Amino acid sequence: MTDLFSALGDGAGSLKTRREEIAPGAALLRGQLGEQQDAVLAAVQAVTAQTAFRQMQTPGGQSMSVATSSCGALGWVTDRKGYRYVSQDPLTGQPWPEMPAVLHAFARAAAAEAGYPGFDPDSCLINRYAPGVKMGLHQDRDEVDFTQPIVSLSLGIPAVFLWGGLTRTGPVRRIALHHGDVVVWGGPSRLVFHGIAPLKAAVHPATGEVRINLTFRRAGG
Ligand code: MD3
Ligand code: FE
Repeated sequence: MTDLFSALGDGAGSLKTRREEIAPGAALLRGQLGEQQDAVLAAVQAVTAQTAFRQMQTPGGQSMSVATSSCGALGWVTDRKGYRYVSQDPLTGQPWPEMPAVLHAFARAAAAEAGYPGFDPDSCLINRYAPGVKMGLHQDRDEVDFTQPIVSLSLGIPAVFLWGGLTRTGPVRRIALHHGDVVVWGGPSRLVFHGIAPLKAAVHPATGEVRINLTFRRAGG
């Protein structure tokens, strides 16, 4: 196995062959779940049992088609007041669930593998996509420190990631993301415009008819 954990400490070849630099500062690590899969899925289920998926309102008053939940000290929210990170779940009035250790460790190892050692995420946004759901091109700019990378893990049915570069206009690259694929975005790629094309209907044994994406961030200072 050459998943993120069991391959650490291997000789040069094994992980390199699965690491693709898709842009300066951005690394795509394919199929990273390995034997962590069950623990990762159980952790996601434990979090979303405590803090349900919900469709938040954009500042303009539209309902997001993506359903979201969060864990960690800070959770990303949007409502009529704007986009921001908050320490309490607006649905429950309680702190967000703690980030499960297996998720924190997974993100830290992925960041290190991509050249960002010491990553200590304080936020994990959990996005759920049903068929037809998309996420328009945007930048992630609500975090305090843009020198910190972002780590994303795709679970379940595939999606087409849209990568638009550093300006809103211009060509958009399309990158298929599958179950277990990790993308680490840092350095000059940290502020690229990105999104998700409308999901095609499919079924995956791990998640059924949906895609789940975990996005790990250092949101606070
Ligand atoms: C590139 N989520 O929640 S994750 C988001 O699949 C978001 O749910 C998408 O974009 C999803 O904000 C994409 C990959 C990702 C996340 C953050 C990035 C790519 C990024 C930040 C900068 C550049
Ligand atoms: Fe984003």
